[in-house]
Amino acid sequence: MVRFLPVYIYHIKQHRLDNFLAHTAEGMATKNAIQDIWLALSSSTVLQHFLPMQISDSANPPPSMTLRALAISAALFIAFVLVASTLFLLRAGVPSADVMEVHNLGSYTPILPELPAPKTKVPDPVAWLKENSDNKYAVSNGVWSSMSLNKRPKAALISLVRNSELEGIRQSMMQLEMRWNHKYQYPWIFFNDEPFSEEFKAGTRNLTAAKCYYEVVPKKHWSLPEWIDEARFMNSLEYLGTIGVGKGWMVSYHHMCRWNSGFFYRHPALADYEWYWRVEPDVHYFCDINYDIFRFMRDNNLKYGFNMNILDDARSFPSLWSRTLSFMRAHPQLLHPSANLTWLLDSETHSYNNCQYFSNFEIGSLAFWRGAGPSAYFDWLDRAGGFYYERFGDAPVHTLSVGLFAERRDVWYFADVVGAGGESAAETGGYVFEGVVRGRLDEEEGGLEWGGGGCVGGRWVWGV
Ligand SMILES: Nc1nc2c(ncn2[C@@H]2O[C@H](COP(=O)(O)OP(=O)(O)OP(=O)(O)O)[C@@H](O)[C@H]2O)c(=O)[nH]1
Ligand SMILES: [Mg+2]
Repeated sequence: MVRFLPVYIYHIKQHRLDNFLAHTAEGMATKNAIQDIWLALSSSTVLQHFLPMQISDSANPPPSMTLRALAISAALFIAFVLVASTLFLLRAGVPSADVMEVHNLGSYTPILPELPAPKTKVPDPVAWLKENSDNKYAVSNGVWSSMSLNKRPKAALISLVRNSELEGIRQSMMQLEMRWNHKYQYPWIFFNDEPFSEEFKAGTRNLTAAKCYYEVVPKKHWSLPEWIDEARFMNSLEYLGTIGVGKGWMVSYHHMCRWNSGFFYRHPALADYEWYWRVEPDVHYFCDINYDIFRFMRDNNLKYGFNMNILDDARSFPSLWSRTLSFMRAHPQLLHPSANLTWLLDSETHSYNNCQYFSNFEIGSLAFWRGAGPSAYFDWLDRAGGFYYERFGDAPVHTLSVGLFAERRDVWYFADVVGAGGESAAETGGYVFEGVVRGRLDEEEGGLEWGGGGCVGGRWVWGV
């Protein structure tokens, strides 16, 4: 009997008890065993035999008390298990009418495993925006709002800027504070290749209720690395100036592109941060932004956000694509398995089409940049001297990095965060994206031509 116990319980579970008991060998044996126990327990001889107060005859002396107790306990235990499991399982199961009807002899239904639901939620940025575009989590909504259990991302507004650009950065700050950051109060971190003046600090600090930090870029991140031939660099400055590659003749511009390409995320001041929003002087923000952008990035597993694409001057990086190809061949394991460079490749030549995310504005994950792929790619380009012998810009380097080490659904088009640098700001005056039609760049919205040469060949639709 005991050896049939698991089989018995299994069949109760499957609601096939009748079937099992009536039509299978084990079932018959189990049934007989149950009946035997019942008979044994109910027969007066046996009861007399085991009851402690019985009067025994001398020919058949009673078993010892321990043996009796054990036998009674075992019988009661088995009976209890059978009754309790039957009651419990039948109570939780389907109505018995169904059991009778469905479980006919021969209609064996295999047990299907039930897979657990996926643990990670699939992001839905548009749904997120609908739920959270009421300034949810804004610090300025009061203490309770900022004390949410839902932790605030470690994020900062960062700006590489010169002392001489104080007015320009004040302009950007005032607008961004007015449109967004007075509500969320993320800190500002300013970087400079020399110490910030007191005037700069005072002139920026008084524009925000958030904390401001002033950092100097380490010398070794803002000087010629030892493997660069200085004479060759000087020649290239002259050459780039002669052919008119924008700012290509300025030594500082080369350092700036290199720092923004691969060093900003390694700066110790950002070590405790996970997200950044890059702000430049003289950028205009035309729309109020009513949600926490950093939470949006984090909650939707996004790695990079842009608001504009332009074609760069290909003469500034003649060897960039061939060096990118050699990197891909040397480190295929670092590439994102779903990397899709299609929109960055010329349909005829299949080489880089010079399209780039305009990096005057970018919002990103520092963890992404610190990852093995982007760092190794930057080091590869840096070793080849492209930031000095040519004028590799941080925008194409970031664009190709995102293409190589992220997938399309990691990238968000911030159509609602309209900003532009310098003259292009005027072109965008009055141009406002409305509603929650975000994450798309298409002709109706004007994105393709905006800023003098948007270069997404078609619509930018999130995740496609
Ligand atoms: N501290 C410091 N900041 C710099 C230097 N050169 C550029 N920057 C900053 O680096 C960022 C990019 O420089 P830009 O001159 O705007 O270069 P760009 O973005 O390629 O050019 P635009 O298309 O005109 O915006 C800006 O925030 C500048 O303030 C420099 O020598 N020192
Ligand atoms: Mg700029």
